[in-house]
Amino acid sequence: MKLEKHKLEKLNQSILKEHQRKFDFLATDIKDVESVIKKLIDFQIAIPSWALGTGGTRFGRFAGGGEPRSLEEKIEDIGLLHALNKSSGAISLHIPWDIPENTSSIKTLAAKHDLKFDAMNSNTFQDQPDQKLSYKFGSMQHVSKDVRKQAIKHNIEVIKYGIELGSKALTVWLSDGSCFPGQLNFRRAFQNTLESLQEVYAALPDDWKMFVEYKAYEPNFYSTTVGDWGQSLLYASKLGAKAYTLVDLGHHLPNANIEQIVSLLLMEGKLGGFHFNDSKYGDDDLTVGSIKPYQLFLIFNELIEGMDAKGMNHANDLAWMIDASHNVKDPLEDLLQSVEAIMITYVQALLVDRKKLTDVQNNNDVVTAQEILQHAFRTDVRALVAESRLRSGGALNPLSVYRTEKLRENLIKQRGSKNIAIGL
Ligand code: LRH
Ligand code: MN
Repeated sequence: MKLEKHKLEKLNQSILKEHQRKFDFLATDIKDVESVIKKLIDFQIAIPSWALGTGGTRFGRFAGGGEPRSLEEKIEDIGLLHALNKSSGAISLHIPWDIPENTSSIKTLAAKHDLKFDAMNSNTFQDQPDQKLSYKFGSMQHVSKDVRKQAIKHNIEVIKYGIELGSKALTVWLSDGSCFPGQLNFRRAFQNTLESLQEVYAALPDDWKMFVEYKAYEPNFYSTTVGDWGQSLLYASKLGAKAYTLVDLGHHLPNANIEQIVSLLLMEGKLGGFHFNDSKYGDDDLTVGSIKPYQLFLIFNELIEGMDAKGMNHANDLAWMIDASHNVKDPLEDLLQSVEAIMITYVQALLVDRKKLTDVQNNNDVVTAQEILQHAFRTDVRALVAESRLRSGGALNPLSVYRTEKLRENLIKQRGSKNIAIGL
């Protein structure tokens, strides 16, 4: 399904005057607004290939229709998102859910939609139909060397697919852990996992990164072998310079101070990237910024502070990825909202007066410090994000174009209403 350019331009034209008024008003107060817009245009977020269908829970899944039936259709859906917001220029694949049967045609199709391949994701948290040994009691931590070897072999295969597609990173999320006290020897589980990761690390091309994703619990409910940022940092430090931690916002225990974790991982040069989503309780995988928008702002505030302190390039030096699941929303509308929330929050964090903040921090002027942060957070920057889309050939209002052009209805006509996309 291709979005016709003239239709998008006509819809932009219909709200251009209103947009111009809002943008002009906002831009007067923003120092060097052109460099802010440039940063926005360069900032691309990877869309997970496993989140283009309706998600569900063990209690049920209510498919919404028009879901992608193949990797090709998943790439087309992300192409649609990118045509609308010009900020979704990459896809993150999950293997074996998205094995590229014909790598060169997949590369050509992605290039046609101006999409790059971000981190590849391995999967040793499910048993595949043709799999010899089960991961019921873990994969890289497993007491059986053969099960560990099977998991290592799978991760090396995932790297091979990634090399063919032009990806430059492997994300390893291990569901490994235990459900009851006494079930697992934590030290041996750590050692087995480290040795297994070291074999995968040894197979990484020189210009690749490995992201070690941590998670507090689920599917194991007593211990998780890569359970928090400290454990992930331990693995990444012992593995080597190409290994980093990956922060999935939903993988923390309640009330964790994620912005402080991000600040320290960045300081250590061991922050690899993010899986953005939002949550109220557990790993709810909800729309980014839908539950705790101020926390997301505080995280981006630490990211800008830490990345600028290291002279890092905002767009390229960290992996920006979404990891969400859509139980009640149209997957593409949900992803449009998530990308919008990330872009808005990134700009607000760019607007923080860092010199003034440092001065008041040095004077322990706590009240003014909060005023400086909340002034940026309370600035409505939507016209700035819209302007960056307009200049990149995107939609001023992607969600309204998606609905006005009846894109979901057209997808249902094309693909049917019953099919369920492979993924979570
Ligand atoms: C685990 C996780 C991981 C993915 C999976 C789809 O909860 O966040 O990043 O492999 O979701
Ligand atoms: Mn994740």
